[in-house]
Amino acid sequence: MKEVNQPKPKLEGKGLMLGRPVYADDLAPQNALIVKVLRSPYAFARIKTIRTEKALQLPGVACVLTYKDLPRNIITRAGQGYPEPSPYDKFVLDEVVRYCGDEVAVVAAVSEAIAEAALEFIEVEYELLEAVLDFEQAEGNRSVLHPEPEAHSKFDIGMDASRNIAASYRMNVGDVDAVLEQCEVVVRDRYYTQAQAHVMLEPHAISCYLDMHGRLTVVSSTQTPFHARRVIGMAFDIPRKDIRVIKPRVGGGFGGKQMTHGEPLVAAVTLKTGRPAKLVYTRREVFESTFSRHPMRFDIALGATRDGRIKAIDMNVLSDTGAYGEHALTVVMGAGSKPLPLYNKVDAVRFNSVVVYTNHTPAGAYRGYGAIQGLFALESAIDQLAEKLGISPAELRRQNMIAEGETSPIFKIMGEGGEGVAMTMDSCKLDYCVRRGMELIGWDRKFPRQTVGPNKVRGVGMALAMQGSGIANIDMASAVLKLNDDGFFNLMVGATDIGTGSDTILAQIAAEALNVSTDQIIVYSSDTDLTPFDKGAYASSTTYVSGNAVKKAAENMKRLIEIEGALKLRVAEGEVEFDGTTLRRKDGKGSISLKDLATGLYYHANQKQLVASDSYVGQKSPPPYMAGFAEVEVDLETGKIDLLHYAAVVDCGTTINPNLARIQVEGGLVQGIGMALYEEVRYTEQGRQLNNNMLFYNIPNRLDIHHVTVEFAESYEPSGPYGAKSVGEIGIDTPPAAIANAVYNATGVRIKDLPITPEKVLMALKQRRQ
Ligand code: SMO
Repeated sequence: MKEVNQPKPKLEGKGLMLGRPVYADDLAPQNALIVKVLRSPYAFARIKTIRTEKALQLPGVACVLTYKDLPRNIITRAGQGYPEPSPYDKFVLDEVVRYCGDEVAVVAAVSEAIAEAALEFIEVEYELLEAVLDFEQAEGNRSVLHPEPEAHSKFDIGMDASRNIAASYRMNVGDVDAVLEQCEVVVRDRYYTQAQAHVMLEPHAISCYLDMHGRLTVVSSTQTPFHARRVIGMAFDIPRKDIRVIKPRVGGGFGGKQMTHGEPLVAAVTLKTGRPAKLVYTRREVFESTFSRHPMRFDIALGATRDGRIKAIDMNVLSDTGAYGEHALTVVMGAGSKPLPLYNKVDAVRFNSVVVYTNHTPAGAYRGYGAIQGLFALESAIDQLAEKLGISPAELRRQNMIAEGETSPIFKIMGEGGEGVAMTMDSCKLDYCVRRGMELIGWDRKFPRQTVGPNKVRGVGMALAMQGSGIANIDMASAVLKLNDDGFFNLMVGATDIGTGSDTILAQIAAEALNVSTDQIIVYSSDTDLTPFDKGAYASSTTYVSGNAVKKAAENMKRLIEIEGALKLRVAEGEVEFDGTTLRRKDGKGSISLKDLATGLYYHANQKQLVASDSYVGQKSPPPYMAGFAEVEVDLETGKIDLLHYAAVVDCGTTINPNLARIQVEGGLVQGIGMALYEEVRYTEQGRQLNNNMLFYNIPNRLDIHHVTVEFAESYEPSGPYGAKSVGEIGIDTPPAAIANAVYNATGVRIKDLPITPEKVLMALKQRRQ
């Protein structure tokens, strides 16, 4: 392992530092029309009349498009690997608008000022409809967002659009009611999680132009270029062969760029005018008109024996998908259920999940995708159970949690191990993660409540998490390697680096398999014309699924090199060895450098281009694990919570690049801390976002994060490339529950709805005193 498990710098790091043009906005043609979108000021309304004549008369306006100008094709914008079962409920433009910020019309003009002015000249008369803003009142509400048959799915996903249900799902192992009945200790409670915004640094940006053949080219800050191509084709009845989607560098995605956003809008302008066009979202548009995290309500029952054996888990979930439900199916199955296998020794599990439509900004993929919400509820309830049992929360978890070599009955139902296959945990160092995390936080000294001053208390709390590495039997990735005449390799992958450094990871894997240096791998990624297919960046799939594809392609390339080397050195196949720079006859009677071999193949005898490829479909989805520990100090007078220390120990298999893995976990932790303590997308009673800007939407900053420790367990996943699993999402998952548990440990009050604000803590303290 000379190239993997090494802290190589990011391939693109230098270019980024030098500010070289690399993002979608930088790469837009100079003469691109500027696209602006007229957005709904109402949460739910029908467009009675819309007049665009005045806007069109403005000099410099190239086109104005409304729903009347576009084909009436219904689409699903989800980017995950298996989009067909998603609800289909969205027209690119529609005569009904379903949330504040929904698209009403599109303007393209020669300058931003003219495009913005033109928006003002579009005359719209709305008929207001009764908005559904409380997700607990959405099901069966007399106001219906998507009358059938417009909203539909091609599969049975438990959709009932007439009752505002986008999808629903149930699963059952054993008889939960009967097992709970027999349990000596039962905890039942209700928890809420909030809408969270992604706040990626780079807003969504798209540019489109027609190439010399008249094909539509789309440069987009997308996580899923191949799916963006599919959606654009679907929207305009264009064959996919006539569309090319290129993903340049992306400044953060977190799931928020997994769905297509303005791509069809910009494409519509270019298709209509024949001219290049670009749309860069404003920060307000990113907040209001892209996707946020599904708010959820959990009703949980946990049952255990007196000596602390967890026997039953019953989980009921209600999720708010907002105005459109592209992610309703995946969230309905994944939400909450994903972490259930953590406690695999149960006799019975019931999981019941419903996703409803409301007139909120749509909810979609967001790092941690359902698992983080479920973990807040589950890991809060585990602490409540521990207290009732009189066992330490660490001990209760260690007694019941999954271990290496074990199987979870729950995976069988979830299909995570493949269709009906109960996945066995080939790599799971959770016990090490817990023990090491306890040391890092000083658990044994600190778990008894500590008082610091007259009004200050300190506490520690913990939570476990598991995630997944791609979606088994669905996620596919592929890779092509080309040997150049100088002995360097081009690696072409569809895998989509959104700022995580995954291009570097894949280069390291290719280099390791070829036994060459990472510097010899030139990566070109994410272009639907020039790279082979990849599912895209989601579900923590890139290292595991794309990495396996790259490894296979590189192994194929190494074989080709050895065959050509044998031919050149005049021995039989298998009689040469490649040490990374030189091919040598095993009998020691001759050698040739890779560079000379490569040059020879281009210009001398046996001339040919060596190209190798392969693809990989996830056979299973081996979960990374984490134990997270928080130490907080709470001011009893103000309710202010200081996070003194967060320690996380992660089992993501063997890290391909320890630096990049650490950065993934640290970034995830900060986002998880934001969800725990600060962030919430809030709405007025009319359904308008209250805090649609960086001033009022509170993400944690450097002053909030005092001390974060990240360590990795030594772990090896046999099915992963060089033992790796994944690390994209796991980092975000533990902070909400660990911090809630720490606040409880410090204060004796438990906050069951996120975020844990000073106001809520004060209120709860006050109630307890009464
Ligand atoms: S949250 Mo993701 O794009 O699986």
